[in-house]
Amino acid sequence: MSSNNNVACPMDCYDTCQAEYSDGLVKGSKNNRVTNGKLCVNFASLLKQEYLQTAKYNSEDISLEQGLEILVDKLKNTEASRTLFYKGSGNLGVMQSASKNFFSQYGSVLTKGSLCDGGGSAGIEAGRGSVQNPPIQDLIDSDVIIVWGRNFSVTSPHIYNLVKDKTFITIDPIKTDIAKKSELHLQLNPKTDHELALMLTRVTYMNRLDDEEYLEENTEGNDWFFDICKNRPLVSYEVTTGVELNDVYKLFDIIEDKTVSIVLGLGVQKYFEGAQITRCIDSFATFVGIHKQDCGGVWYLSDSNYAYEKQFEYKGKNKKVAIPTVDFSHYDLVFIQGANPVVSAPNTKFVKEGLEKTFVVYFGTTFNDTCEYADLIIPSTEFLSKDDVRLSYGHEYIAISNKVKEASYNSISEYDLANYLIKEFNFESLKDKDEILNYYIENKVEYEKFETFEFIEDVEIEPLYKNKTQENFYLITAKNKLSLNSQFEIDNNVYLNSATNFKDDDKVKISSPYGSAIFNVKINDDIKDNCAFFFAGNRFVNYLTPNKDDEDTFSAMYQEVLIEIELC
Ligand SMILES: Nc1nc2c(c(=O)[nH]1)N[C@H]1C(S)=C(S)[C@@H](COP(=O)(O)OP(=O)(O)OC[C@H]3O[C@@H](n4cnc5c(=O)[nH]c(N)nc54)[C@H](O)[C@@H]3O)O[C@H]1N2
Ligand SMILES: Nc1nc2c(c(=O)[nH]1)N[C@H]1C(S)=C(S)[C@@H](COP(=O)(O)OP(=O)(O)OC[C@H]3O[C@@H](n4cnc5c(=O)[nH]c(N)nc54)[C@H](O)[C@@H]3O)O[C@H]1N2
Ligand code: SF4
Ligand SMILES: [Mo]
Repeated sequence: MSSNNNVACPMDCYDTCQAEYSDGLVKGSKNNRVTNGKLCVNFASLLKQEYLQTAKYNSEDISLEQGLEILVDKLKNTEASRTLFYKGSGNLGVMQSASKNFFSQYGSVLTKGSLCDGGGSAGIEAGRGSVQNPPIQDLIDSDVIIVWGRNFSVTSPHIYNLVKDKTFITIDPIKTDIAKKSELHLQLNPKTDHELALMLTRVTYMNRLDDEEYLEENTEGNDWFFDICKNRPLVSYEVTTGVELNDVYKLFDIIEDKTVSIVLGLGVQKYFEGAQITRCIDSFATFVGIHKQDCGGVWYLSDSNYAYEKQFEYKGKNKKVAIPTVDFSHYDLVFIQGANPVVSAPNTKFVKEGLEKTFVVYFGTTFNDTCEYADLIIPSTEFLSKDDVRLSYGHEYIAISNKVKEASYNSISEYDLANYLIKEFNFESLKDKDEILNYYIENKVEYEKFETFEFIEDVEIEPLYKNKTQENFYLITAKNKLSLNSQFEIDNNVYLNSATNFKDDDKVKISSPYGSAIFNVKINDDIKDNCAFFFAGNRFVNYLTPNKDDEDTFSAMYQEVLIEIELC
């Protein structure tokens, strides 16, 4: 066990907090700039949660050794190409990928794409060549922060804390906590962000805020992009986006002569053309000169592995399936690690039906909704009892996690499970654990600003408003302060504006082409009147969402749907 008491928050969150363990207590590290001595309410819930105490087979308690023997036996008697390895983001430590190495060598089908940030990442990469965030100091040094489709103060509370005294502008269909703290809130219609970006670019040009020389020297395709912006009369954007020109002028009054940052979130890209939408926003940012400033810039969910060599890579010829479209019933064995697809994956009915028809192995820390469908459950060791390193998608600091206590129950870490299986199958061994951890600790990745920005030159996006009527609603989800995706305190309500004429505690049936479910109504005028809002982790919302992948990246598009609501 390590004498060093550093532990990292393992959860999927921009902040990647560093903590310290002492005498059974965990405290936020004061030496970590972002953590700054504090942890959040979800971390407190993590420490209080009930861990799986034992392995289970057909719902009966068994020993860990028996569980591992059953797993090996099953794998030896199943054709590898009829097995699926499915990993979620319950723990974002680098050691989580050890098991993928085994399943790659074994020959399992793997997943591709993402349930999270895939579309947006492709959009950023297409413009700049990589998805790397500027250093956090550049955010701190800027004057104005535009929060675009991101629930900033809730989903990255520590980063917000570093900049909370800035001037904010929020672009979001919901009056979020950060929208309430903003000088200006553009409450646009969902899936119209690309149109707003084109509208803003047009006004940038009218106000002569673009720098022709900079664009000429550092970018490609700006004239094409500007041509697209000119295609439509300015006022026509008001109708479709729901944003008044007056408010657009206010935005320019606020940012004029100021250094500006955009913190861009998941909200803009939960659609079929999520990559194009994101690229339009980054193109506007370039046009108005945000990338040319000494500070400021555009922050998205950074590729935290950028420039690191993959430590567990095995170059096999494994087949890969798009993660939002996975049909579990196609496989004889499904190995699920650190995920809760029964709640978090799209099209819940399809997911459940698929899981019922296959042998499910669940490898995780807690008994979640997916465990109800598991034939074999193997407990994974809690974060305080395994060594790891966490890279961040929100800022440039890594967090180190040492094993600070012995596991109090029968469990196995991802690295040890992979090693065990590799030995049983006589496969190629993994690198030594310390060598892997030291690699990350010793190699700091520096930010490299792109050399040439490539504007989007062709925008082909099918708007959702085309099929919007008085009767249907846009579906919106955002993260909850009290939960981390499907973990901890779950809220199963639907939130609607009072103009919808529904009332508090009405029971409603909500339907989409993918399924339906019953919800309890909460009236809240922070929600735009054409939207139905649900917190991520809601056990029923994904009955309504499409199990289809987006245009470019095999990733989910939870909001590419219109829904109907009727009283029960
Ligand atoms: N407390 C807490 N923190 C978390 C998480 C959690 O579950 N709880 N989850 C973590 C994870 S996995 C991730 S990926 C990050 C994500 O963090 P965020 O990027 O903040 O993502 P969301 O919470 O989904 O919020 C997206 C925002 O976009 C808005 N939105 C929805 N549709 C549109 C649209 O069409 N246009 C615009 N402009 N806005 C739209 C929503 O109203 C919402 O405010 O947060 C991480 N942090
Ligand atoms: N409608 C809708 N659906 C969404 C979203 C949305 O905004 N709207 N958000 C999407 C996003 S951004 C994401 S990232 C996904 C998240 O979806 P998932 O990756 O499925 O995450 P969770 O549902 O939180 O489930 C994580 C599980 O990991 C387990 N776990 C925790 N720590 C460990 C560990 O150390 N080892 C192992 N083996 N297991 C562990 C926990 O028991 C927990 O149940 O959901 C997506 N689903
Ligand atoms: S803010 Fe995020 S990284 Fe920090 S303790 Fe909370 S969940 Fe963990
Ligand atoms: Mo995510």
